[in-house]
Amino acid sequence: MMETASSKTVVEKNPALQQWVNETAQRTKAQRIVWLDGSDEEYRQLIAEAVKAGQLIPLNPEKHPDSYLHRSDPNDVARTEQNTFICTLNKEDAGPTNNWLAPDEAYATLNKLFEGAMRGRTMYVIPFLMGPPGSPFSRVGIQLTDSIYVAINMRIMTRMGAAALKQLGDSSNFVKALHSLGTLDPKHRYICHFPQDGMIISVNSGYGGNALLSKKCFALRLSSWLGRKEGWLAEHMMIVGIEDPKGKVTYIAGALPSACGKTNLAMLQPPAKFNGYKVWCVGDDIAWLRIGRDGRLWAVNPEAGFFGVAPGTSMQTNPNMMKTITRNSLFTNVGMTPDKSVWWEGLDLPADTTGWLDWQGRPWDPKSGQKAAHPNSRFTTPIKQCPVYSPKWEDPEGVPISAILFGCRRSGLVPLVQEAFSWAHGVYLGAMLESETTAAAAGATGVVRRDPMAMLPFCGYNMGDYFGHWLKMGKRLTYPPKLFRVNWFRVNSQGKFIWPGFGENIRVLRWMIDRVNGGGEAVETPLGNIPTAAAFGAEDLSVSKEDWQTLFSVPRGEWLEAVKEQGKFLDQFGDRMPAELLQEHRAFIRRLATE
Ligand code: GTP
Ligand code: SPV
Ligand code: MN
Repeated sequence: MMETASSKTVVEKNPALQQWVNETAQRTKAQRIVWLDGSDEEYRQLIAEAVKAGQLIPLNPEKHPDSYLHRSDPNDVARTEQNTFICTLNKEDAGPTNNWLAPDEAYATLNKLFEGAMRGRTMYVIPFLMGPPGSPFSRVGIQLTDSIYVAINMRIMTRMGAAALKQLGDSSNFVKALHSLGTLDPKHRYICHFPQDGMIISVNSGYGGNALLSKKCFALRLSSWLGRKEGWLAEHMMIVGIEDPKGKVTYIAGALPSACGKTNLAMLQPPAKFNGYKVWCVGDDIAWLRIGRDGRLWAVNPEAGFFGVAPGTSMQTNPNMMKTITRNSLFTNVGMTPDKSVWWEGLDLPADTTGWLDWQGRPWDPKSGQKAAHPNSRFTTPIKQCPVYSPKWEDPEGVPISAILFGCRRSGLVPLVQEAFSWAHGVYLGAMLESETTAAAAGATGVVRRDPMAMLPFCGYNMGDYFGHWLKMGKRLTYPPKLFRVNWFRVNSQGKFIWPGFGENIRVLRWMIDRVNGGGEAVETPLGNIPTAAAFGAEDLSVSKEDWQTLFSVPRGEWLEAVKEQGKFLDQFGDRMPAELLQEHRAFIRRLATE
């Protein structure tokens, strides 16, 4: 490993990197240090080792070439927000929505946990690049980990190895991301962020968002903090290009809370009626957004793979993802059939399930009422395998964003789509996002909670300051994107989703694009501009008249109740809350009361 001559030279010439690696190896008593260079040969070796160690189970080579199943510890299957800390010097800088630990206290606790933590284990040194090589957006991180599963995932999820070292050169400007599986003890699990030190330390979890430190820890929590300092945004957003029949591509970014539809939206397959439309997937989870010299907002996806939700993914809902995961993919906590194929809820279920195993490797009987796959089971797969992969993913400048949507999962209250009256109003719509919790985080699911801009678990600083930063960004943009709020999940009186969603979401995106271009039929409501059913040309959808009404209704009484809670939420930020957002709040109440 680390065979490329240029990588070796970089390491030799980078004392900051060498020192940190050596210090950590000594402290953790790692038995062996392995520097990863990201080559194919090295990847094959890692896989072989992981298979030997029982970390990966090879899948059927005909049905799933070069693909593997991983079963995690049953106590370690989702992000654990209660163990996630922002360790700023002042508590107020982390804000009321984050868990905070004083840096000294956090370092002291972590140092103890890391003392000898890698005894008898290999420590992998994983240089990774977030963003296209040579891009002004891009940043380098180095993850040290004793998990081979994490190392293999990082190879798919990031530009790992030589490309990162090349970008780094002899600079000491890299994010230090230290991870150990420790004992996987949930009582001593910590995912700590030290924005002022460019440092992340995670211990006692091997789960995705807790352990692949490039993702939520670096690309969102540390980067959002840095973005505020430097004047850009790091957001929990997918990025998609919609090409119309004339060949014009419009890029849309969209924030939806975890397991609420970003991945699906980023590669949707338009229905037959939309022949002539093409969808280009730039990213499914994270967007870094900067103001270009042209006064527009430009976005890159800093990642190189998808770490996507398995349940619900099928040829009916997301054919492009089904084609993406046909090879070179890892599956975590899904069910397995006797011929070593994978299965999860949402896929067709044959009559005979003899010999099937659930996500924990136990015999599975569909009649038991237990799920075969964990609700937060996931696949890890390279973005380049996506049939609608956008070559713009590699563009160092990124793509220009014309519209941004904030989406939520609400069975009631929030209409299918609303267009904000202005940037500030859109920031308010995003800030007031509430969504039902999902299996992506440990804890109860289906509970409505506030998730401003889908960033509640990922904003690395005080959210009052964050709203202020969003407002400032809008003022600096000559051509700000139009802002929208969406909700695919409203249900009817029978408790069924009204909106067909998935590929049909193209109808909503098309209306947004029409609005961007000065068209699209809309009516004004206190919440914002709402499309008419006619604007969707929706006669061919089997949605009843009554359901249409529900989908677009603005129940005034319920909203008047909701704004009281919103007011309390805004109040907790004290003087960190920008006055402009409070004005939006008051204006909304006035519209509700007078219209
Ligand atoms: P994270 O990776 O956790 O950030 O999630 P995500 O926002 O990328 O969510 P994803 O697209 O993976 O969707 C999560 C779940 O919602 C899956 O089970 C999907 O099948 C389901 N889903 C996605 N889009 C829609 C939609 O338009 N309608 C309905 N009803 N369900 C959807
Ligand atoms: C999410 O929970 O929003 C994810 C998965 O995208 S994780 O990487 O675990 O954060
Ligand atoms: Mn996510």
